[in-house]
Amino acid sequence: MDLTGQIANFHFNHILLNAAGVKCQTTAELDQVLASPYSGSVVTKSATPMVRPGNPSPRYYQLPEELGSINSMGLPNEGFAYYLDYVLNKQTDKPVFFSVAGLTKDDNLAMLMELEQSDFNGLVELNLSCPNVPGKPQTAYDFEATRAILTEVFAFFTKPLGVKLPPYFDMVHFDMIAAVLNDFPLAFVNTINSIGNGLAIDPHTDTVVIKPKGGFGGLGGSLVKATALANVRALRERLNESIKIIGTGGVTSGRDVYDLVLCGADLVEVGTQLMVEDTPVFERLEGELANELDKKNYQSLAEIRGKLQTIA
Ligand code: RRO
Repeated sequence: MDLTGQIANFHFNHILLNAAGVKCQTTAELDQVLASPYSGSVVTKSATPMVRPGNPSPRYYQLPEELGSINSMGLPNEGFAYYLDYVLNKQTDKPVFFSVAGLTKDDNLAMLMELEQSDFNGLVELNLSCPNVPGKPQTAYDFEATRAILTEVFAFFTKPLGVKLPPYFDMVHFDMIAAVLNDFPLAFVNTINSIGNGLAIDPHTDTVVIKPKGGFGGLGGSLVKATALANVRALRERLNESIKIIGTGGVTSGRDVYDLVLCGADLVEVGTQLMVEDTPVFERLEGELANELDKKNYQSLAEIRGKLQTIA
């Protein structure tokens, strides 16, 4: 059974990896994801130029009845140099994703310039969709700002680059973001980041469940699956074939992975459920995915990728 994936010239022996932000802030966490025999890769916590403590706690909350999660982490990370040191010195056969999320365009350009000039030979993910930094909008909801930063980036950046996108909810917005992205030599897009600025209430105390921003935070897990599928599907229908898609959002079972691949995902990331089960989740999900394929007599993911049926 072939459960491998490909982005640009990078081959992944397994299609699952962590979603940025989950299990990837410290070298110990990164090592743990990489060491899993069933992870195809690891993506580092989105970096800012300097170390950031992030928002006050509680800032992550698991919703009841396996609905998912709400977070307002606020980009806590060990700083760009920490992750660059990690990826430059880590011995691994797996291709690695380096995520950057500057709070300004100049911060992003400076980090990407350092990556360009470094010996890093993996993939870079530019996070244009963090919903949780007070006062900072999600860049990729501003189509002109997205075009402007990508124009400046591709004036010097030659390594494989992708962007992490927020979910879109309007067909016209799918058209508009795809029109921007198709003008650049992107290796991939990653969709979706959390659904920004949801709100959850604890019924016992009539109180919000996380502290930052009065309780508003990004939603992940099962409750975002339909939005993730729609975004993968809509972008696969609109993006140049050379732009691969990482599907992220709502994965708790092998069937969820299968559905994202049907919509066109080349790799699949796991966030909330990785928080719940830790790295053994990769083996469970891959086993369930293999069973789904086997039931239908498929031997490879390539046979179902993008093959979602519609009703005539
Ligand atoms: O750190 C966060 O609050 C965070 C980020 Br950078 C992101 O991209 N997505 C998210 O749900 N949380």
